[in-house]
Amino acid sequence: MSAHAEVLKDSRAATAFNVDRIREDFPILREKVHGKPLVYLDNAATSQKPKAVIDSLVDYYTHYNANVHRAVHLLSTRATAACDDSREKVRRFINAGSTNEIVFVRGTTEGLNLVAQTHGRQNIGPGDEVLISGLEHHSNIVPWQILCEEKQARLRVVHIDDRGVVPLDEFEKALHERTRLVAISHVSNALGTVNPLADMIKMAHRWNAPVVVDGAQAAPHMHVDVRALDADFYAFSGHKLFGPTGIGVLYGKEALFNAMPPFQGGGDMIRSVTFEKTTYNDLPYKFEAGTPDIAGIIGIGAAIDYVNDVGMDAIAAYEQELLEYATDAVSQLEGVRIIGTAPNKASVISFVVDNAHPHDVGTVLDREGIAVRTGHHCAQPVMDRFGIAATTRASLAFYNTREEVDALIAGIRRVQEFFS
Ligand code: 7TS
Repeated sequence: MSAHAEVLKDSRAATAFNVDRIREDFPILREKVHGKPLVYLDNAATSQKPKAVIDSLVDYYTHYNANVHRAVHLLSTRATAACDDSREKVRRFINAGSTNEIVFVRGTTEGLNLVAQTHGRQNIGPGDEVLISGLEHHSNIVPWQILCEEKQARLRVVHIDDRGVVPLDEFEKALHERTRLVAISHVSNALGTVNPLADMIKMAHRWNAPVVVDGAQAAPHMHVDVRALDADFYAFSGHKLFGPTGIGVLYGKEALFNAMPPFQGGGDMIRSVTFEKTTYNDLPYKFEAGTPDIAGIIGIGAAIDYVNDVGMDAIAAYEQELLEYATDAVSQLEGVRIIGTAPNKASVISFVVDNAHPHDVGTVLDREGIAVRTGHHCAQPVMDRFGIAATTRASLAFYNTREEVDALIAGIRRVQEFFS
């Protein structure tokens, strides 16, 4: 080992972040794929689960499975208390002011659709505008398209530049008195661009336009403080945050939530029902019709505990270091072009390889045990902007290592040999 490498190893060992130790918490990382150790670089699609999260699900189903809010019996009381605890954990995790502002949904997609179908339908009319960016995932485009079509409103787009940045001056210019709502991602899933959200929200608020944030790719990688951001709504998914699938969070300012009509009707979201009139339950239950994903709620709470134990600052710092390492390594490969070169990025490297279709790149990498996503990443307008149909995307989490990045580089070299 070179002296430089020794020093580097020492300095890494000196930090509290011990990736080898962390990897032991994720049973799936011991799996073999095609006889090779799994190198999981598809974390933007969904991340792996620590044993603590898996155990929390088994514990619930084994020891206290019951419906919530409905019975006085002990198991139901325990399940209800566990869900209340999780809501409080989520509140603290994003620094919301009250648990009334934390609504459990299926995921980011449902959170965004909830806002479109309630706040959106109530407040947007003919000639109004909804402003989005050219970076958005389909789930932060299509709900607004549906709404705008229904209301004869206009969907306006701030396009990205060649680096994959939403130019702040263009964003500011696109706002005006008919802008009724802004919907923007915190971090792009296809390119990794981190948006200057606090500035954007300030600009939108000057026009009294509330801002809906798609936080799917931010919540797993950085501190989110909805009050510091002054976000009006903020949605994220449990399954990208090392929690279970089927559960997500929609944060909304209490005054906005109170003014909104319900999303779905059913059990738990009502106070009283007669055939003449129904009155609705208090927040947050007004937006949670039907039996919730109880196991999912418990699981997302366990995931937040886990992330807090590792430490979000340590996670963010480690991932930035790993992203830099990977970006340098991919940049040095001839015939490979990184798509998305914003100065402020998180955990995503999208790239194209000369003479090789991303699908073929993904297939060759898979044979090496390396999981990446290939395709348009549910962000077709981003692909269109760069004049390509698809990319190969490696997306990192805090349990990934430099050795895994080296395996990716070797894998890309193998692809190039194959297709040369
Ligand atoms: N918004 C962003 C920015 C996303 O990355 C995703 C999922 C969603 C919304 C939707 O989240 P869901 O949990 O409701 O499905 N992104 C990806 C991806 O990049 N690859 O697979 C799913």
